[in-house]
Amino acid sequence: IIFGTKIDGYVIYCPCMGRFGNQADHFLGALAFSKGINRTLVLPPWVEYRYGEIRSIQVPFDAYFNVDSFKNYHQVVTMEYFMRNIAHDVWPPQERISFCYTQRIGEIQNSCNAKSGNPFGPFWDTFHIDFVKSEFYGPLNYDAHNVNMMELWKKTYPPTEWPVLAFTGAPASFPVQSENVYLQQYVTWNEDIINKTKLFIKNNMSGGGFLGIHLRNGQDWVKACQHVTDSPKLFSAPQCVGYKNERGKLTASMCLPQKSEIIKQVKRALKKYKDIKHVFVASDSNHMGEDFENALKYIDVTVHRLKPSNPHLDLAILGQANYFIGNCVSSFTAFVKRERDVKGLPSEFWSFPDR
Ligand code: GFB
Repeated sequence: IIFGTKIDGYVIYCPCMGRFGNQADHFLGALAFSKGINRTLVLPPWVEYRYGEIRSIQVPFDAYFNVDSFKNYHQVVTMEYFMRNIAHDVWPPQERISFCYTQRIGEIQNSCNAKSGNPFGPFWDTFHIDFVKSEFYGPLNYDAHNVNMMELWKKTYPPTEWPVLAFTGAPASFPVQSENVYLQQYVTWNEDIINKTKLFIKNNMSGGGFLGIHLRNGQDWVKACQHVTDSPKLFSAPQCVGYKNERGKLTASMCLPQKSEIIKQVKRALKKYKDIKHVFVASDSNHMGEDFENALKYIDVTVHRLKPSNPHLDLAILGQANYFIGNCVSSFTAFVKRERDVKGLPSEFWSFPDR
């Protein structure tokens, strides 16, 4: 019981779209939704893809984040705990019904086909979950800030009859609804990540502050950025241009800045923040090691990156930087930006506002 309200029933879902940044955006929406309909949120594992492996793997939520932090907002439980200790009472195998807006194409007609394809199948298989039936919840939606809608959910699916609402995909929108951005404050790194972050900073970047930069430049991104002209709100672009493009136009260089622009912007930041003595580069592909070595030769800074690559540690380190430059369109950047906003740390984006 929190805030004197009895919480009834559970929300469980597969973060079946995109990689970490997309899943994190969805998570904030799912958190708001489960609070909106007054149900405990089952914290899903993160769905990850390992090179060379066909099936997704599921990494427990608390492998990266602190579960206790949610206490001040809403009741949550990890999926591992839920399946081990709660499911046998509230969600016996013969009562496992999957929820989707409308039927999904798959092996079975008129079904959510909740386990068709990757990561759908592997996700539920990790917990030996099969579904006996589907429930199409359309036209209901998960806008937690629409009070009438939340009441409708409660009325249509009372917890006495429907103790567990199991969603085929996240009950949330992408990118994160602007009203839910503030929920980032409850997402805090666990001890292990915090310690590794501190250690890396202490060992490599002590004596002066550091500038953190995110370079999203792999082949998938190059391809995605080709859609900038026909998708003015591509992926996480609303974090820069606004949800209605009210803060400007999305440009190609906001999505994929040229090396020369990146260097110019880094130099400008270093000039502005004189206490910065290090640059930390996070990237999915090209860290521009040589480019920075050459460009920053005459500036008193050292350049660093993680080896081997570690996305979550990259995120946590970027969250600590004295200054940050990220990519408007990337939800990986968006996670960092939100975390930094919570802490009141300054950030900017590549080529935005268009200079
Ligand atoms: O996080 P994410 O949803 O962000 O997916 P975007 C990008 C993934 O690429 C991350 C890796 O989860 C990481 O695994 N990655 C990106 C990085 N930047 C870094 C980095 O700085 N360091 C490390 N170590 N890894 C979208 C996808 O990516 O890209 C969409 O989520 C779609 O589904 C689109 O595929 C093309 O929003 O940047």
